[in-house]
Amino acid sequence: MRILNRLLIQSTFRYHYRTNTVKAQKKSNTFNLEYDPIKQTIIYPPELLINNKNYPTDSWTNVNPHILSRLGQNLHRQKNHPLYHLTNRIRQYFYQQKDPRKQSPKFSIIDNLSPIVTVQQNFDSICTPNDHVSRTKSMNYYINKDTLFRAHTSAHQVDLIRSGLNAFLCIGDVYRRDSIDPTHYPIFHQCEGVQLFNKEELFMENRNVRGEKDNLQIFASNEYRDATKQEGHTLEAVKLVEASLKQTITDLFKTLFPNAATLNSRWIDATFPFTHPSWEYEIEIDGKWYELLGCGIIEQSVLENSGLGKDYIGWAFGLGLERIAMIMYGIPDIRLFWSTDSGFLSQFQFEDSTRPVQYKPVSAYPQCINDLSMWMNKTRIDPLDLYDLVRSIGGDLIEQVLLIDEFYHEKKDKHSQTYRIIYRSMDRTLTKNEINMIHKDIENHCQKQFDVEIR
Ligand code: FA5
Ligand code: MG
Repeated sequence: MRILNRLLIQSTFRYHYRTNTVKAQKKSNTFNLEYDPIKQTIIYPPELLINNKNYPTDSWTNVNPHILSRLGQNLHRQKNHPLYHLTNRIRQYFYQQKDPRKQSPKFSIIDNLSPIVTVQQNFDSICTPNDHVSRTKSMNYYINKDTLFRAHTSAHQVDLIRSGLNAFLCIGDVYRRDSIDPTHYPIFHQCEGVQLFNKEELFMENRNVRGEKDNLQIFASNEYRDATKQEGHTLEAVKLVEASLKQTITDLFKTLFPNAATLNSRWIDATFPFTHPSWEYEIEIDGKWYELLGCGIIEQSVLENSGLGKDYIGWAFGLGLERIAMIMYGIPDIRLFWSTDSGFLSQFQFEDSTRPVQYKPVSAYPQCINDLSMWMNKTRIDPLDLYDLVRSIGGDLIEQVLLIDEFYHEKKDKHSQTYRIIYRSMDRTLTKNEINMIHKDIENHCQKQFDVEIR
């Protein structure tokens, strides 16, 4: 009954919505979002009070109570949470890397920056073009046109470099409107890694046969960019930085996965506005490839924004922590990270984070599948808008949403889409009746919000 109540509140967005408070901080966020039953949209007040700060709302505001309720939980800092153990292990690995001159740890670790950032931090500072798709309202949770929940920990790169750090990790929660399936969730955690090198650090080991230092350079006056390098970089500098990056990442995974030697992994060429060249690292489990991170050689213009463009070159990566923890511990579904069920949490109650654990399912409850087919009266629905609406109403009872059919009917001059919504609770069997109520609620919201006819 309690869960049903919670769902009904979520589905109507109507009442005071209180986040789980972090007791240590003694902070709480109260959101008084009203819901317009005719337009079926959230009515935002002129200002939202989040973490004791007032933010004006505007036409960009699209945060929802499900997202706001998760703010400040900081799973990566919650003792004995699987993400806490994983970040401890990543910390240990990086702490072992010493600065050769000072014999102190090379990497600083920052894990407590607020997830509320400016558009400047999340996009402009790392050279994301103004028309880049990653900026859209459909992909992010905006508080207003200038402020959003960070979509990645890369939002802090420039500030941290500017503050004087040459090698660091930045760990935190990130927020995205994304597809819904067992490996995607609108809030997840990332660990950013950055290391910069000046000429001396990069070419330190390279001496010629007479023991003299090679006259190798990071920068050259070449103006071309190709698949292997940015304009202005020498190929030898780029290759050394690439080797350091890939070595760091593969060594990390060797320490995290004891069976790493038997796992297939691969580097895929990728594109990010803030690195070039760029890669993604994937690992194969039971015949399926899982993307664990994105990385690359930092765009020199990002370093220029940080005040270090002249002498330094560097690499950066961004790991998805849930994906790694799912593989490390055999956790089958990303929603489990938010579970407060003692059957889940008790399996991670131990001090030594290096302890190998294989998660044992508390029990597998049955799935319940309902399809949602609709004719669109106007424009085609952006699936990301639909996913957000379904997650807002169904909360964590939604396991997956798939767009299974889409076509355009010429005679009717209408688009049609069919989504398959898979419901499953992590901790109990759902009744058909309960699912039907939620499904009906989703249909009603779709009809009004997107102007569609349910088929
Ligand atoms: C980024 O976020 C880049 N900022 C990474 C980066 C950093 C590239 C520094 C270059 C330099 P991407 O969107 O691919 O990239 O996300 C990085 C990782 O986060 C993914 O590889 C994946 O492991 C994880 N991830 C992405 N979306 C989700 C999601 N919805 N749920 C869970 N994990 C996700
Ligand atoms: Mg990616």
